[in-house]
Amino acid sequence: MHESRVPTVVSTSPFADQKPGTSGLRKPVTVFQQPHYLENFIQSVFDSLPDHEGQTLVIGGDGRFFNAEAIQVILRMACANGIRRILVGRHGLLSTPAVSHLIRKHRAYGGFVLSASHNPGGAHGDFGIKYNIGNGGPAPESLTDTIFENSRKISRFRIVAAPHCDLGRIGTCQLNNTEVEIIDPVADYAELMESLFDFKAISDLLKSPDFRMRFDAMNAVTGPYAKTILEDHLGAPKGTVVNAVPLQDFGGIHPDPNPTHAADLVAAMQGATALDFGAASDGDGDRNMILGANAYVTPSDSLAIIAAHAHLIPGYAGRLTGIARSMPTSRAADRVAAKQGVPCFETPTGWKFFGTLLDAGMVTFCGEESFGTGSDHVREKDGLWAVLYWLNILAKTRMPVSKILAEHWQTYGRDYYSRHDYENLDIATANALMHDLKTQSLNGKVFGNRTVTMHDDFAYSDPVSNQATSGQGIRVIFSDGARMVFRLSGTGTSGATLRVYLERFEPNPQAQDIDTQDALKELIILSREISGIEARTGRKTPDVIT
Ligand code: VG1
Ligand code: CO
Repeated sequence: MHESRVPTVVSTSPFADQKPGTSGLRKPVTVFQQPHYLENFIQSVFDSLPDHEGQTLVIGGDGRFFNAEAIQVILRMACANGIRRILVGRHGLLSTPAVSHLIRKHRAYGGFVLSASHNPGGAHGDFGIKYNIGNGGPAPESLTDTIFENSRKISRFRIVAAPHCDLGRIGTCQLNNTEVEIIDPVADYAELMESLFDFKAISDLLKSPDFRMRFDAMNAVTGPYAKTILEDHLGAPKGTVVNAVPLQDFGGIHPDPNPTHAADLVAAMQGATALDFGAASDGDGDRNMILGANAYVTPSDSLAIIAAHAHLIPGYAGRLTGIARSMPTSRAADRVAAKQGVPCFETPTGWKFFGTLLDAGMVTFCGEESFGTGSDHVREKDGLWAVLYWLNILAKTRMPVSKILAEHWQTYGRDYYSRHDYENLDIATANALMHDLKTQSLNGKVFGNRTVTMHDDFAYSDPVSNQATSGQGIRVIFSDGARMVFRLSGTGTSGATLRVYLERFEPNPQAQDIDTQDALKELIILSREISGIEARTGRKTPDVIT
């Protein structure tokens, strides 16, 4: 195939719904399969990047249905748009944190991550596209806004006619002047992990007969990463990683690492025969859940504990500059930051808001309550990184997870925390509920022995870029520091999802082992009253509690 392939310019007309949400454009597969839908969005991205010609891109996804087809289209469009070099994971697989690392390592211009994360996959599931910039992180809002604007006025896209690249074979594939390199998806990432953690200590722990663990890859992208790193490099027993083969439909499950969707793992972590350590990751490998024998670590606590143990971890000892957490994440990390004398930043939901702080060296660790933790090693949250970090803590302290939690709470106090999700609500009803929550007057109101001391709609001004973001969630904060936050999801693909975040602080070590839902009971009832959720939607209880 040596003949010159002239880029074809194809006429098209806009779709009205290509606005990226919390994390990229996410829609049912059937929406992406409409003629020109994918092409329009990809061209809108290129049209938003004025100096992309001659550059390098990274492309990969979580292996879900439509991943491979979409990659072939993007390759031909990238070629037509003047991209010179493209790195693609073998079989089109790359986890989100691996894409972030590859962009940074190869000084690429940016990358496409094809994933709808924890949303179900398959022909009737969801598909998604995220564009990441040269720092390896998600496109900031200024760029996603431009992409959306371009998608609304697009009239043509560019593509070359070319045969498919064989994504199953490591090597290169030439498309006109564009060189496509098919690479091992795991190697660079595994090397990065080895540079951060004490692999010798972790390996000793994993090989010791009195330590038993399971990593559940949920039939999604972390399978090959976890097998290579945990079993091959660190010597964990074969079979430590379960559901390790990425499947197009994730075997029909919701690849979301939380107690609801990873129920098998949770069951193995309970009772007298409980394993010592359990972990799971999501569709695209950026989320994590951490469990111990009869112990569940909330993601908010995980961030705090990770930061509090930085001195034990080779890649982090002595270099904690600050912590950032999304606004709805509990304030556990703030307490660690205060004790260490470093700042703690509160950002809107979504990893894109951490990028500037990480680039400026103002924070070392970042986290979200939605099972996301990460650090300045990449510009995305990183599921397997968090698992290795915890293993490194366990290897150094040789303490059970439950004891690490208990000691942490004794030192810092416990932030009881839970999120209640009401899914697939009527969009107009959900918007009305949020509007009324925002406009009702709550300041100074007394509920039981709590008084509302703050009621607002969270707005943020990025301390580095000065970019302003508003409408990020209704906060109701009480005199004792307890808090409720209400926001609508920006990643769902059907109806509206209301997320209610509930928390209260408990400094007394004698009162730190109450069941979370019991500990938050008053707040839960109050959150339902204030929002009128049942009267408006008929829902008595949430669909998912984490
Ligand atoms: C959810 C989470 C948010 C996370 C986002 C992307 O967004 O709440 O914390 O950053 O998903 O995660 P929302 O708008 O639905 O609440 V992932 O693993 O989907 O890239
Ligand atoms: Co994800």
